[in-house]
Amino acid sequence: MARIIGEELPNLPWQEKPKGCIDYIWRFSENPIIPRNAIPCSNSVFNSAIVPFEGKFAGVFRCDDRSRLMNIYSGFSDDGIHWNISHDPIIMASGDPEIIRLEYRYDPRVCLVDGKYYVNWCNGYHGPTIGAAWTYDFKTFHQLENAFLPYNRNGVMFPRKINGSFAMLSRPSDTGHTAFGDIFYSESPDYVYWGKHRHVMSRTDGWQATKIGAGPIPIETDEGWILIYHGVLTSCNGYVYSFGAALLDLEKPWQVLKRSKNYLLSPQAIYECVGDVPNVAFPCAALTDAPSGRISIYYGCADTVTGLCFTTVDEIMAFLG
Ligand code: BMA
Repeated sequence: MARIIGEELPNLPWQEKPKGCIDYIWRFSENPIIPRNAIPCSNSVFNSAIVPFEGKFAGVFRCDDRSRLMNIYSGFSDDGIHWNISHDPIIMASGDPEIIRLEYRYDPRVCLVDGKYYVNWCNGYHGPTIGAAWTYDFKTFHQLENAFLPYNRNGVMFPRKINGSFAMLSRPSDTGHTAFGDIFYSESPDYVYWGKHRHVMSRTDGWQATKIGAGPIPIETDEGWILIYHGVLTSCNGYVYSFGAALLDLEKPWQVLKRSKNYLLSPQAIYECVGDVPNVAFPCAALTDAPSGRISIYYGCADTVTGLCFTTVDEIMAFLG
């Protein structure tokens, strides 16, 4: 049996698998947990990142405001389900105005490495690329240079250094919102300069035929990194965003050990199928409780609201076969 390598999280938001459920993952019965109008200015609150923080929870939230500017906001929660989200977007600290010049910011991820919370998001800078910042308290955020050149999306850090370097997955693409995209791996000695770019995996077929992108921070197990990732199918009615899982080698994470043929979760609940962008399930964060093997995944639903779903390390390993 695979074991999660990580902390215990006794207050992990959790619901048992419903009786009769034949899936490897199940939705929270109270979904969506964050409504589109969670704060006065929000049009929608969806692809968002959540981490354990000081015995409770903190997060960086994607809120599109009512001018439809895509932006990121911080928030806190006692239970990981009910959230107090700041009414104003995150203001970044930086010595250099060029770095913090704001076009748009979306799809944040938060990753704790060696006591510091690293924040990455899709940052508008002459096209989308990977914005980079860090915080200790989710109040003051220090922005650094973008990790990569545009065009790039879905920058997802690993929660520990790999072979002595920071490590990140990302999804480079061309100058448009193109119908392709593969996941790559990069390393950095300092979280500023990134290199050693390795290909991890490409789109394939079915639910992941059009493009793929890393989702939550990878989950370390004694058998490899569990990567939850989204995949896109182009239907005659537009894109459909589902998510699946892969297992990456622990010390060479660009090597894929296992990968799902089927999706883990596809948009089927009404709040995943109906919203500003129909048929989107887009995971950006996962919480784990190492002793029990429980995994709680936060995901954006129809680019409108935020949902929560549950699985375990045993379920994911059974799913991967
Ligand atoms: C992707 C990103 C996501 C969004 C998805 C579906 O390219 O923009 O933020 O959830 O499209 O619209």
